[in-house]
Amino acid sequence: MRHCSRVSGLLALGLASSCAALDAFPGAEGFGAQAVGGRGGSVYVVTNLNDTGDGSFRDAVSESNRIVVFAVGGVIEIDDRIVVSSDITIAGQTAPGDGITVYGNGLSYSNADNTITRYIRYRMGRGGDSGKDGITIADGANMIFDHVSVSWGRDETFSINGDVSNVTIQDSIIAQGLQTHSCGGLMQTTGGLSILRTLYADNKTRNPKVKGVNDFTNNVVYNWGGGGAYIEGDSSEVSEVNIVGNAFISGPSTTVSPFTRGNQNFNAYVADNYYDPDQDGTLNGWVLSVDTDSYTDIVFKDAAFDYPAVTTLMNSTDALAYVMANAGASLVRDSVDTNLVAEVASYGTLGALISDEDEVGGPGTLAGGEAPTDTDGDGMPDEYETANGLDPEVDDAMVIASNGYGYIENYINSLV
Ligand SMILES: *[C@@H]1O[C@H](CO)[C@@H](O)[C@H](O)[C@H]1NC(C)=O
Ligand SMILES: *[C@@H]1O[C@H](CO)[C@@H](O)[C@H](O)[C@H]1NC(C)=O
Ligand SMILES: *[C@@H]1O[C@H](CO)[C@@H](O)[C@H](O)[C@H]1NC(C)=O
Ligand SMILES: CC(=O)N[C@H]1CO[C@H](CO)[C@@H](O)[C@@H]1O
Repeated sequence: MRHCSRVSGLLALGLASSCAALDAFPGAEGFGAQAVGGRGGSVYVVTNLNDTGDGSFRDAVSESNRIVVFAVGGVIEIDDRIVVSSDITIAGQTAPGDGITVYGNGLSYSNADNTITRYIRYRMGRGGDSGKDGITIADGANMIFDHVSVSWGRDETFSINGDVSNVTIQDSIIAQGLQTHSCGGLMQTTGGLSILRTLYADNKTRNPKVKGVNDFTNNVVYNWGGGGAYIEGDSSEVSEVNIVGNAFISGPSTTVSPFTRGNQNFNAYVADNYYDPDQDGTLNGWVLSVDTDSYTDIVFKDAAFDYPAVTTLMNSTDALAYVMANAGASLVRDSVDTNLVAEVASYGTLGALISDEDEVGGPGTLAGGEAPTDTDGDGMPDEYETANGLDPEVDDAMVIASNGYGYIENYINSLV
């Protein structure tokens, strides 16, 4: 798989065929941009909000090579953790009404190679397994999370560890890790991880804690607690990271500066990071100077590491506004994300670290909506098929269109 943007100079020389990899979807960026998901497999339509059984989300992701779409919207309450298989596309944006929240326990994406997850909320909660994360990845490659809202992890909220490579988390929200651990998450991998335009909020610590190969660009970290915001993994392994165009805004729980720890194995290119520490309700911070003389905990690099670049690099304050408007499962923001973004918009006066999701009203309610008619059951509504010259009475979801995506992918990509 290649990062085509990096060989654009060669394209002009007629080497286009060397750049065959297709992005997971238009707008996919970073190390995980070329995840294939369930392309070429079959469509699974989630038809109920049940924890288990035919038509459930758990059943949908239990086998590989599927593109998962939703004919229902609402809260899916789960008891046991859900294990996501490899080669899966989860298209939360297809759900009618207010979309989908999976609530009650967390999900494992360990070895869920080649997965695409979009526009869905994973809210673990006090009832989830003790010592487990909202989302865990231990080993695996080629995954992209886009507009995903994750909260209420009992251990970490979103944690990556082990032999993991080529992962992107973009336009997402990682928030409210439950006390007493109250963690955003470890992001520890040597194989490449991009965290882009994502909001970390209301975690005491590890927002995130980073080790290895990491690109941290255009994110917002709000109301971290006494453990710190961006923590430089203090390990014996070499870390090489870019930290560019992020905004760090203190909230009521914040007592320490945004960057902590590190050692001489931690190599960072650091530029344009905004910091507003005074919790006074107005955005009146400044761009941190890169003070290589007084901050000697890490090794500052003069140039960015050559990682897959974002299409549009924003400056830190533009990134703040963008993340507030777009991050998370934002087709419809639920009460949780709405409150989180309102906290950020308070610029320091609202926000808390929580021990139980009941303190913030739980997952709330979601309108179920009504799925459009899909006569052939191929995941594409009749109306869409007719409007796009497809046959609403033939299952043609996985036929590959001239742009390289399956018909069903062109449908799900058209929704956002
Ligand atoms: C990760 O992506 C790079 C660049 O596209 C590729 O060379 C490498 O094989 C990928 N790693 C895995 C484990 O898929
Ligand atoms: C979903 O759960 C409901 C209520 O428990 C049950 O009546 C229904 O049979 C379940 N559906 C399937 C497909 O198992
Ligand atoms: C970012 O750019 C905007 C204009 O697009 C400007 O108003 C703002 O001051 C810039 N912020 C920083 C931190 O440079
Ligand atoms: C372990 C720890 O430091 N927890 C603290 C996190 O912050 C909240 C207040 O926001 C404290 O109550 C916890 O003691």
